[in-house]
Amino acid sequence: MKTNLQRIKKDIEQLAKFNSSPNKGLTRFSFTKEDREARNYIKNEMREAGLKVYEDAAGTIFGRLQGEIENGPVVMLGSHFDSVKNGGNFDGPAGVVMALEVARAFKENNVKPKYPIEFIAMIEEEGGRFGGGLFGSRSMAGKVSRESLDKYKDKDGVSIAEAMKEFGFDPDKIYEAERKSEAIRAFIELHIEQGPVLEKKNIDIGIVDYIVGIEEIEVTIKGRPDHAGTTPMNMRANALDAAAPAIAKVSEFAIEAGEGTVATIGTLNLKPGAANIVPSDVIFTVDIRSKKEECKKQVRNKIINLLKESTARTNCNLEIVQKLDVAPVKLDEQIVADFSKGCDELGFKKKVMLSGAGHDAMIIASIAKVGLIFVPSKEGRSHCPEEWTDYEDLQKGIELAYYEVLKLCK
Ligand code: HGY
Ligand code: MN
Ligand code: MN
Repeated sequence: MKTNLQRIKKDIEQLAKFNSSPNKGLTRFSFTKEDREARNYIKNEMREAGLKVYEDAAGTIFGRLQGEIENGPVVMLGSHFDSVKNGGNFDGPAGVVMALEVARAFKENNVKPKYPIEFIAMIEEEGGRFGGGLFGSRSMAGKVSRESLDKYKDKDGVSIAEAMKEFGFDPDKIYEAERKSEAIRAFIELHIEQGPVLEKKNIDIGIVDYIVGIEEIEVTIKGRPDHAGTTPMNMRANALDAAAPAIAKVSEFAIEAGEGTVATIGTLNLKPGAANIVPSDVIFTVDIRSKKEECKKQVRNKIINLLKESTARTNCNLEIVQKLDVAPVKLDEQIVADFSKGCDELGFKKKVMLSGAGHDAMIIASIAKVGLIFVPSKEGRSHCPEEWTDYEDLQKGIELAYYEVLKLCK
């Protein structure tokens, strides 16, 4: 093994401490105190590993190892360091720890790369605070507009732009985060599988060949608040009456679409929110995913058509904001083949597979060759405090990343 199990364990445990919901899983939102604490830890570890550390205009952290070809196309590796609300310790950090550990192993083995290497900790992949997500990678791919930074807001109404300014980043410079395709040789991400396949089949490594397409919409229905006792049923503009038919059908529409299509209402808020007031506002999100673009679109169109009909019938107003829309992505065939060869050489059992979760890799794939390594998740659980990956399993994934990056940087 080129890597060190104790260091891997220590990184995961240290990063897990930077948490705004101790004893209730891990919550680390972007541009917060916990972000700052994790950021400082990651930057220190990068410096210890001999890297030149910088942050881009979006807030993503880079540790650069110079190559013989000073300004040659860079080999990138890493994942994200933010989390969902009350999530686990491995979703994102597993890939950041991979980058830190590969950097240390390169230093210990005195590897002198031909091409420069950048070890990355990506910001705001989950969208836990502002919705949408994949913010760091979308900024690198030039897909984040300045105006969107005012539009995306957290639950307290703070926009990304305001949060960036308060944290020390200039939202007006977001365009500087963009990386040109010719400047990136490849991007390697490692991530926990977040599903049951690898553990169930007792496989060490998942080699991802496709990532599902994802669309996230935020639906706001506005009716009228009224007295629940004195307002006759035929005189109400009840926002929940407008929302309920679509909410009830979301799962059924996904099943009807087939091809493993999934759809989820993960947030649902009523306003003003009292037992004796007819609800005036219903706000909810729908997350739709499929490996087939047409299936994803079919589900969203059915939901929207139902909402248009029910809001018209109940005299309510409908607003739909698209927070994210990414088509299904095929990852680089050569890197998939390299990973497969690497597993054979390293003696790891492997499986080429689809990712039902979204990852920064799916965005970076629009500007570079991308590979994504999965390591097993205990009982397939993720986005919950029970999320776990055995350190020995994580180390195997890191060994494969080391093997591949060594090849790519020569
Ligand atoms: O939602 C996802 O699939 C990822 O965890 N951001
Ligand atoms: Mn996640
Ligand atoms: Mn993730």
